[in-house]
Amino acid sequence: MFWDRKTETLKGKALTALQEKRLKTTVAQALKVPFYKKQFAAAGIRPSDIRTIADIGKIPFTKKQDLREGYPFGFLAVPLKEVVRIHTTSGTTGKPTVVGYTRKDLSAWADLIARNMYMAGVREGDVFQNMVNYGMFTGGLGFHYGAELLGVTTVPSATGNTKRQIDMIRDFGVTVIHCTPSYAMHLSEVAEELKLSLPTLRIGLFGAEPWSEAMRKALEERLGVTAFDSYGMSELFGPGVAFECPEHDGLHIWHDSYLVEIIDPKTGEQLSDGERGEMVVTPLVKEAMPVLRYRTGDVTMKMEDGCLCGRGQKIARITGRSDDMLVIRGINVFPSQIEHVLLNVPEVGNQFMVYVDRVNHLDEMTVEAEINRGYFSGELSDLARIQKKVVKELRDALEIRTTVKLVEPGTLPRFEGKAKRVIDRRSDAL
Ligand code: DLL
Repeated sequence: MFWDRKTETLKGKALTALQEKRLKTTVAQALKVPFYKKQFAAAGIRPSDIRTIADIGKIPFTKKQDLREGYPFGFLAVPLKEVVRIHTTSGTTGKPTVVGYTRKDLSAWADLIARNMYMAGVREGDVFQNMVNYGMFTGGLGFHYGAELLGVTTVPSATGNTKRQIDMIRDFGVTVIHCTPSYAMHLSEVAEELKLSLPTLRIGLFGAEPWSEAMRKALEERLGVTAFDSYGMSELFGPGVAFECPEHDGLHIWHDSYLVEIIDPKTGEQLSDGERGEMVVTPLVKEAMPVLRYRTGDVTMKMEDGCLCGRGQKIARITGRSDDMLVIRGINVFPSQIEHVLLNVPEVGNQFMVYVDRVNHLDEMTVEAEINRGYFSGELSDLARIQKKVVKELRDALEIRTTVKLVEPGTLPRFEGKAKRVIDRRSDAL
């Protein structure tokens, strides 16, 4: 039974007591790592200074760069022989971050995934196809063991060969899929092209990258699923950190396993509920690689308690990363906002790319979008009309002027894993 009602609906003093107990254990575990020993000494704090949740503010932040500098095993709090698996983060530059797991970690992680899937309505009897990378990326094995623990029939299809993925969904009667939202869109396009329906699907678990409400609507319509947002990051186990419940109004971040703070990324000051900022997380149940006050770089806010499902702490859908947020002529733009606008213009398809350049010291943003043949007459004048429309919609929503280039359907890159839709070329121009 993976509706852990008691833990998931814990409130008030009982919840604080559990969190404080686990925080103390986590701090003690972290202090086995030389980095944290030094960090505590430099800040003049002792483990006994961390008694309440509020005391967490005394601990300095841990940054991605700190973990990178510990490559490969500098952040392990247990001997390597107790580590039964490692994953690495999908860093884009330099060395990745290595994440280690003990047996206990793997069991706690699988349990969280099973709870997420159960919350989304997945049950024994479902057939689950896991269409993400099964290698160093945490999405594959992470979901795999959670699904098996829950007791669903698991299809470890991994990524690639979309036609084969579609065949498996149809042949095995798959009811639940997991992949990135961008791959789900690609899958629906290929199914449509091949005129193959997917009538058995009912639930889509989508995550690992930011996506919008418009994308949810499009995926639900095209795939015939109810879509759930799934958030996680390797440094915090992987997927399974926060997940939507059937209310689809924010993601429950498991309050028994993660402490959440929202800070102003510039000053490091804690923000109040309802204020958007960078999420800082302290996992409470990690053994091999505990991290304290980890700066996720992800932008969200804490939501008010009181979800209709009865579960606790929620965060809003992640709008992007504080460090991939684009600043175009002083205006902050998240790629997910661009996606939202484009998905509401029927004349363009679901695929796009964004290029940012500096021309004569000014930022210029170019959006390439695929034309949707169904809404295009083929006339040059119609092309100009659509282009003008997209420029206007983007200007209205983002308050910036963009250049829009319309391209033939099927010509922009498709992504099996996380989409890389933004290419910022400004640093080349400095
Ligand atoms: O992406 C873990 C994962 C796998 C999550 C499968 C969900 C499903 P990393 O590769 O370490 O881990 O990347 C973590 O991806 O800091 C966010 O910036 C982004 N991200 C993950 N989920 C979401 C989401 C996995 N639902 C980084 N919405 C995070 C927005 C997300 N961004």
